[in-house]
Amino acid sequence: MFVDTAKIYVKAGKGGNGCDSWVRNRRGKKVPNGGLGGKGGDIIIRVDINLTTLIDLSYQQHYSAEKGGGGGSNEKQGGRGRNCLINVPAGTIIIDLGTNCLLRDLSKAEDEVIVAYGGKGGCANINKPAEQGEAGEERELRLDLKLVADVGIIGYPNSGKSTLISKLSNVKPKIAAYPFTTLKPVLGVIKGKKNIVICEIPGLIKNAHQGKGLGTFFLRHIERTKLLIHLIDLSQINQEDPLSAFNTLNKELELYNKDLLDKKQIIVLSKLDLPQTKQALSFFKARIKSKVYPISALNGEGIDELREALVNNV
Ligand SMILES: Nc1nc2c(ncn2[C@@H]2O[C@H](COP(=O)(O)OP(=O)(O)OP(=O)(O)O)[C@@H](O)[C@H]2O)c(=O)[nH]1
Ligand SMILES: [Mg+2]
Repeated sequence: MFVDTAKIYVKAGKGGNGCDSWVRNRRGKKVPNGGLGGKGGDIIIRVDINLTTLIDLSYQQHYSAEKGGGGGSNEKQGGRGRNCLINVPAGTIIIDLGTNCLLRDLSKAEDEVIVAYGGKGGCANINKPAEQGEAGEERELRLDLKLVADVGIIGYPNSGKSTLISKLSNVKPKIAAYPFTTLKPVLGVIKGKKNIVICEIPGLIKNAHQGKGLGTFFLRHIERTKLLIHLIDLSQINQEDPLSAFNTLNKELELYNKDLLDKKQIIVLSKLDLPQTKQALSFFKARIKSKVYPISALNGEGIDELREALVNNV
């Protein structure tokens, strides 16, 4: 299951208490010899590149780190509390719900951030009475995932997005002859000299920005891509207005976020093996200056050229 938002509560460890301890020295005088309390454990959120969803966090919402150990006599310092590590996929944005501020955008493989610091250990009874350890920080956080893919595939439902991603990459999503087969984003890797991460998002339709179909909710997952594949089903081309599907979808992108239109698009025309699609292709080409990539994911036509174009543009 794909989950791209989660709310969690984190509580860092309390500092250990300082020790109140006395000893008599050789002259019989009582002197303090308590030890410091240990620091409480921190809460750390870090990227695990093997994860692609926040599902684990929707099952477990409360996280706490270990408290620091208490100080001992003979100036023995308390042990540090163990940190609590929370693993998230690359592309996770952390928002502090207390202040509504962005804490961090964890977009790269090695990224990590301390979201709650453990409390300081309490002082020992040297010169003053021993102190209790400080409380650890507590926060309520919202985590939002914006996938980090190089290429995003957009297109109408049933246009062949899942079939294409399964031809280009290592993923095998469900493919079926009805719209909205794909309900959540699908991530795949195109293996090569440099690996390219590719993402299919569920199909868009006219008025998606008003919530039609599955709405534009999943568009946030292509905001970070370098390149879009705009997939159009040649068998559905309207002869009178061959660009209508293409223009409608771009309008939806614009209404969601104008910046999405600045992304480079590779226009891919699918199902070239079906009857009458060669004619539809010529209608489409006659109306547009940009280069187009006609393909058949079924018989493999055009797939190598498309793969090469992706490698050259990412
Ligand atoms: N003839 C032919 N059929 C294709 C081709 N590509 C996909 N199809 C068929 O088109 C239908 C839809 O394919 P999908 O890959 O599931 O399409 P999608 O865009 O992912 O659909 P949604 O996830 O529902 O939005 C399936 O029946 C596929 O077999 C193609 O190149 N040629
Ligand atoms: Mg699909």
